[in-house]
Amino acid sequence: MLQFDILATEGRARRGRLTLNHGVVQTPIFMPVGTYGTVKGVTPRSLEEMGAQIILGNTFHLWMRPGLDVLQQFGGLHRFENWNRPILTDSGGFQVWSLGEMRKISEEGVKFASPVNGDRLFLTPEISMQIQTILDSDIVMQFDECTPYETRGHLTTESEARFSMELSRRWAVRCKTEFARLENRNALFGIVQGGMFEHLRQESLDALVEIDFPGYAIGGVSVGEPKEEMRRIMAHTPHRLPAHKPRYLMGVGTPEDLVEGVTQGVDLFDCVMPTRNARNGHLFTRFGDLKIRNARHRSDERPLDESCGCYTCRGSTAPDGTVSGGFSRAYLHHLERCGEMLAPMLATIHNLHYYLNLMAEVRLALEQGRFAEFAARFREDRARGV
Ligand code: PRF
Ligand code: ZN
Repeated sequence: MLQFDILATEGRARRGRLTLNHGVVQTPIFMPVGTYGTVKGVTPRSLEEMGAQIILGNTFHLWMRPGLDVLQQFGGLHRFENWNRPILTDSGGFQVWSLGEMRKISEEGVKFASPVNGDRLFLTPEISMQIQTILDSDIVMQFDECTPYETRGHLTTESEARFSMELSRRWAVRCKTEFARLENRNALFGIVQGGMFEHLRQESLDALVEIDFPGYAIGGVSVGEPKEEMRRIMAHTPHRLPAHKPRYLMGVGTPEDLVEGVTQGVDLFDCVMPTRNARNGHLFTRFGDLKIRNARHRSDERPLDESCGCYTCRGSTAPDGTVSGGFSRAYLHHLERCGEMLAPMLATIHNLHYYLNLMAEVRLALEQGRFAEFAARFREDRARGV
């Protein structure tokens, strides 16, 4: 079901190997987001070429469309989306949270109107486990309530954060019980909540460790808080989790956040940033970020990132072995301006490659005991600007 081996450490940072039912994942790793059973704009073959080892899916969206009958017929999400490597699915807790005022939370679960057709729906810890069992996800997330940074116009208070965290804790128990009843052979992760309150996070963490999960996530960050608050929680929680189990920081973040997360002992990350930003013409490079729609790129013959080995930057290899040099900034700028489909496709390939390669470089640096130097160089290069 799940095995986690730590191969090297440096400070709080770890280089690990996570063995799941559909394959092995080398950590630290970034997981591309495939909400509706597709990482938007890229084929699974392209994901494999970029070195993606595990991708996300969303319980909530896949429950709405295509629906459980189709997913059951296909024997799970892997065959349906034609991806044969590991999959992690989020429980629906965060996606229901994103509906805002459209939902009603009780002890039992969350009532809400379907954003697709307005049907009244009810999601509970048990239903989330049942759906994720049908999906056959390698990593199943507990159903939780993501504590918001602000509640009805004010900063979430300690007692509001406590109530939310304790609810998630009770839901964690129900998830574990249902997961066992379903005889699910994959791995269920608990999610630490507690808002911006360190003592609540400690309580949440202690309770989840007591319940006992094969892995733990840190939820409730990157929910609209200032960067310093996020960094404070990132410095507080990960290293307090059991050392021999995988740690997953949910929905984070920028390249700088990932390197900071690794420094603090995180093993797994996911975020829509590389894919969503690509579709908005926001590209990540070794020397900072680049907005391809900007007129300064209009006639620039250089690739996005000279040091990048992705298809967009490197192009293709001719029969005689010569490499074409890739797509120029001028051409990508042109595609963007014309609203061509190829623009977001090439941008997504580049951004995902950038994130996946950054983590590959992090893993190598950890293996060679030079992660601290790597991180310092990384920050310097990124701050330089394109
Ligand atoms: N809970 C769940 N999914 C999530 C989060 C959470 O707190 C976050 C927080 N950034 C992202 N995705 N279930
Ligand atoms: Zn590239």
